[in-house]
Amino acid sequence: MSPTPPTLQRITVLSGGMGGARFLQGLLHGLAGGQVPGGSEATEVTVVANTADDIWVHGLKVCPDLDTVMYTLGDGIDPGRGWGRREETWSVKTELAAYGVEPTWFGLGDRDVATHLVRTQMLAAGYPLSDVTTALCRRWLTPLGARLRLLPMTDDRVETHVAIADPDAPSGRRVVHFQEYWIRLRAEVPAETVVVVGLDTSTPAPGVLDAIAQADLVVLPPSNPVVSVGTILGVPGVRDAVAATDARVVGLSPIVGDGPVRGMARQMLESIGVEVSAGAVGRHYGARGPGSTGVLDAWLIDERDAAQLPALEAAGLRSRAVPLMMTDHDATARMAAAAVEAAFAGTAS
Ligand code: FO1
Repeated sequence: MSPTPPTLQRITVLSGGMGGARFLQGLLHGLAGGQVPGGSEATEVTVVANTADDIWVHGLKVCPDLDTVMYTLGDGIDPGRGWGRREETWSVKTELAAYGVEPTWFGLGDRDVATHLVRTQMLAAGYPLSDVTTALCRRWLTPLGARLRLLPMTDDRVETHVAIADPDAPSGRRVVHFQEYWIRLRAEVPAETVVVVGLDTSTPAPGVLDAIAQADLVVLPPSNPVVSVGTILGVPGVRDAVAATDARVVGLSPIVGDGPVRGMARQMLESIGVEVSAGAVGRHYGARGPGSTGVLDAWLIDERDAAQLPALEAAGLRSRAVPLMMTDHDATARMAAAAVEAAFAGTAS
């Protein structure tokens, strides 16, 4: 039996949108239900969310991953879509389309517009995105109390753009915003190059580096390893902070079997030449250790991928094969518990 982990007072989760939000739901459920070893209702959870999916549409700043986490944990999410508001209407979108105003492909919900209006007004008044997020979360996350904090990875403008083949273009390729690639093109064309505009000159938002340094546990949830967790790690200073933290660092594979459970991790991994497998993603993140740029102490893969364990161990990455389908909050809570146990296995208790 692995030693009982220490008391988990602070957990920091580097999250994208849907996958990370679903994981967080299960983590909070598990902490409240005593299902996470060392954790409790009092455990403080800090979410550092990806902001490279952000997009300006119709003059409004939309932050999909921040909003997906906020709405999901605040119970405002549309459970079917996994993004945007439940009981949504689309009058603004329909009227904009009637004017022939692009992008008509972007799903702008009426209730969601209010969030974007508040955010855009506050940004225009000079508030940084982190203050805007705090203000919006007062409505959505207050019931969760002080135990949950949502931070953008940076207050600077960062946007993921994707280069795709375009035979009509002189150069033979065209660059589209990540949201256009994901929504309008449905990620059905190969992503030749993924460029995260502004990432290299961005700085971590206030509280981000502290949340990593002062955590007992840092989690890389089953979000997209390239355009969600990858971009968070790409904010200058963040990867080093994760590599250096006294916290234990554990990741959960977003790839089960030969592909991602949802989303377009396949296309993104292929664009950076990483094999689409649980083992390859773990090795891509890398084992933490002296002289390594790796960030993980432990890696969870699904039981169906157990054959990949020896190669992971050979790469020096302590790994376990457990059920990784977030079918309900209890299943996800069990994943969180397994992540804690893997993270603290082999340590003096
Ligand atoms: N995803 C879609 O598939 N179609 C949409 O029209 C769409 C609109 C949208 C609006 C606000 C928002 O916060 C998210 C939205 N998403 C939509 C999801 C979004 O593209 C993804 O959540 C992430 O950017 C990728 O994980």
